[in-house]
Amino acid sequence: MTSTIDTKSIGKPQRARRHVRTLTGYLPEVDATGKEHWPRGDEKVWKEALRGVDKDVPSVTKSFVNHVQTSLARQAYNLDDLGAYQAAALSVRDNLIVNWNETQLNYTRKNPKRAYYLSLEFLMGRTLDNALLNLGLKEEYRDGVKKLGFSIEDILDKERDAALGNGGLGRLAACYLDSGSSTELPLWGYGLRYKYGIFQQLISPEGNQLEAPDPWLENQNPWELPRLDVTYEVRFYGQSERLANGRGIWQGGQEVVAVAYDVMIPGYGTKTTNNLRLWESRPKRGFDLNSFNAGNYEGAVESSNTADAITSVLYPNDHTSFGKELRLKQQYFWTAASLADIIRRFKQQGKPMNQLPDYVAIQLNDTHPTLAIPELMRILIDEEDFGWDQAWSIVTNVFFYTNHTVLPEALEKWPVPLIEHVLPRHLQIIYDINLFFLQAVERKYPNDRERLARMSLIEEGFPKQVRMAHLAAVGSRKVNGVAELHSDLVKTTILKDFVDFEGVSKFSNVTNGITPRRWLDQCNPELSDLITKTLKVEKTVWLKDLAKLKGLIPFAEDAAFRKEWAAIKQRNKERLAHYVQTTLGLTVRTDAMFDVQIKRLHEYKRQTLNILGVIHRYLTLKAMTPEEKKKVNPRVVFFAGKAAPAYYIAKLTIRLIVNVASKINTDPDTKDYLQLYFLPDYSVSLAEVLIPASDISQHISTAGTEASGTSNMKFCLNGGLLLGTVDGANIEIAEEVGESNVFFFGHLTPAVEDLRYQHIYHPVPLEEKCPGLARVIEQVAAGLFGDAEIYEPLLNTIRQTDYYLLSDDFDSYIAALGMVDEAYQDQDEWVKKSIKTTANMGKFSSDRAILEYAESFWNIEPSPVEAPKKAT
Ligand code: 26W
Repeated sequence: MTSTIDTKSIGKPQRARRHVRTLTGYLPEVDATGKEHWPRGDEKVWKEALRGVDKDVPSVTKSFVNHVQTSLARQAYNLDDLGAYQAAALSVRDNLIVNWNETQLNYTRKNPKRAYYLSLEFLMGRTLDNALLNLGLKEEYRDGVKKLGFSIEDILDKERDAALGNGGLGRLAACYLDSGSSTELPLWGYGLRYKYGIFQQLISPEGNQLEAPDPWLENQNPWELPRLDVTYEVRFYGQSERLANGRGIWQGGQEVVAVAYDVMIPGYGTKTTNNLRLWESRPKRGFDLNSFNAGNYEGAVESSNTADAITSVLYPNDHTSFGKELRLKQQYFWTAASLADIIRRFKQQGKPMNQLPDYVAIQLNDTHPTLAIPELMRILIDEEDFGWDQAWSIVTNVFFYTNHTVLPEALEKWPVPLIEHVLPRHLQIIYDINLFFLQAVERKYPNDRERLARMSLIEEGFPKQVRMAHLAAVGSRKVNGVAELHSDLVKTTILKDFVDFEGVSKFSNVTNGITPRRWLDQCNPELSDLITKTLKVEKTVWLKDLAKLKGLIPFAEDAAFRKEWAAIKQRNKERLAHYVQTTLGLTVRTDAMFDVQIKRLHEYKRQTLNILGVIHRYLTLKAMTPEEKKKVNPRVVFFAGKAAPAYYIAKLTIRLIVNVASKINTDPDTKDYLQLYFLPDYSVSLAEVLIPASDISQHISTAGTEASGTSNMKFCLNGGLLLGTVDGANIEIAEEVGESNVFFFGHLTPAVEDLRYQHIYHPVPLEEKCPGLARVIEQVAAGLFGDAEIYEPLLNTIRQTDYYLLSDDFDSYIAALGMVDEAYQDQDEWVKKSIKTTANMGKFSSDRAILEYAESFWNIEPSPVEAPKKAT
């Protein structure tokens, strides 16, 4: 390894510096008459050659074969499906690159205000099918590859998911990017290019979750463009000195380099192809100079490993706050590189920095990027010579903060000593923000010390901690939750004092949405075709104006239409059964009701309630006479989802599900009426198979705990009915589709606190309070599903404090399951409900959500890409 020792930089104040100047984004020169000058060579020759990529079938096959020959260095006789996928991807990518370039040039020319979505997670799933749909090239590629001896479905199936996210928050970011491009908004994403995405989940024969790495980049990733010329240096550790004028000098420590990788985000039926910029960390020099100078050779070499480590792995945590130095470094590395890049782009326009809020809006996806607030303060004060007040006014007009959870254990807090060690200058700035903020609070509420302690950005304790949600709220122009109920809870619980202090107008709601392109057209093509045929409008129209689905309502009364609708659901069930057969070797009956719960494993989501309900059903079936059983409609229950690797109780729930499944699926008394499957390694692609096959899906969180949920929207859009609690977006879904089409149960949010109080101060024995549940728990504890003692800690969560209120909701849950059974008996009525549900889901398009952000927060407008000018 070689290294150049740059003695000049030692001891100098440092900033996130650009490594190499980029050439992207420059505009043509314009002379006095307004004529643009072509930068080099013969303009006509250039423009003729630049006309884009042809889209007819012969051109598609030509481009595909060209890539086989020249990019992959293969030929017809050694091309397998994976190679064919790569050739198809490269060929489709050519189209994306042309559009991407035109989009960026369009923005550079028009210079609109832009929005940036900072998210530590982007759960993109597969890209090829989506790119084909958005480009309108699906049929051309289907025909083209067929002529070359391949099936498009087999090719699409070769793609690995890009799984750079844990769950809902990451998938939401992906849906928003799709909608941003589809509505032609100047919206970029910024994230990290993890070498390993969310772990691969394996299930051992005993039912234990095992984690394996997800080396998703192994076969190279055709969807990213390395931008080796777009790099920034990011500093960690070192010392920060305060100068008398309030400025600081941060120097020493370790520097790493952020390298950009660009992922093209095509819009549906638009030319707009926005950018998702993901950062990779690299060591600045082969080794760390400071350690080397201090005589620590091993340390010097190790630092090259630590630089790489920053973007090596996505933290597989969800809803658990934890302190880890590497995670903090990820957050700073990403926000510092993103801000440096945003500011560099802004400065290219030659505008003064105080105009930043007129051209830039930055959305913080949860608190993970909150360090961007002190980082922008640092840049403005230490590097741009702004005074505090002016800097703060710029900062608080640039940022917007979305909260995604009110669960206390998921609210990020960072130990003060850790921040002081890793980011000494930022800690000073955070303390200054806190000081000025608390002084203002003190002026409004003199002598209210408790209030000051509650609102402080710093939580007292050993150690002191920085409350990131407070910092995000104080430093942002707007704060929003992700569904009506959740936004109300944000305002009345975790940020109540801030609402009192700053006024309610800063706090609002944007209910989440999902992209109907992936979550209806791609995952359920037959249903999409039926809708197009029935509405008699092009799918390009209704997929962009989802309210048009209302046109399906009258068809609920049309028997022939219902028959087609039901037949599609049936074929989707068969597709799922085929998947289970080929991946797990298990035979699923398809003449049953399909009941699905798929999401991260968490106590608040109450998969445990579901599995205990399944056991209850099993015990009930066991007690029935053959005559009684004849009346029972068979049910197949599916679970899928990952548990955080260290979340013991969630892993025990998986184990219980797997062991209940092996018992009941082989019990001759019940197997014709009840089947149960835990499908391993839940992913976006698996969701795309499960969701269209579902009759009923479960969204059964304790009231007030699920901020929104987004899979509930996906199921309903595909004509699956919803069994749920009065929580998150379930409430708004019921408002849209009608409460008679939703199966609600359980206590409401205002009751929750009081019930928890009762559990602690007036406990009632479970046998008395909820005999049905007590009986089920007894059977588990007695070893009916093996491993009696193993489940004790899980059962104890219910027997003891029962924080998530299973014992309070169990009876109404079982009653609701009974109502589902009853409703399903009348297939005609059921299909009517299914049709009306889909028809009324228009509100939940992510196009609506992203336009709400654009209009009421960011103040940005669509900036359509115009056709390139002809050579003159
Ligand atoms: C620090 C660990 C950590 C990581 C991620 C804590 C919390 C998170 C996220 C905020 C968890 C998350 O994904 N929240 C989900 O966000 C979705 C999109 O808004 C909502 O639909 C879900 O209800 C919410 O749980």
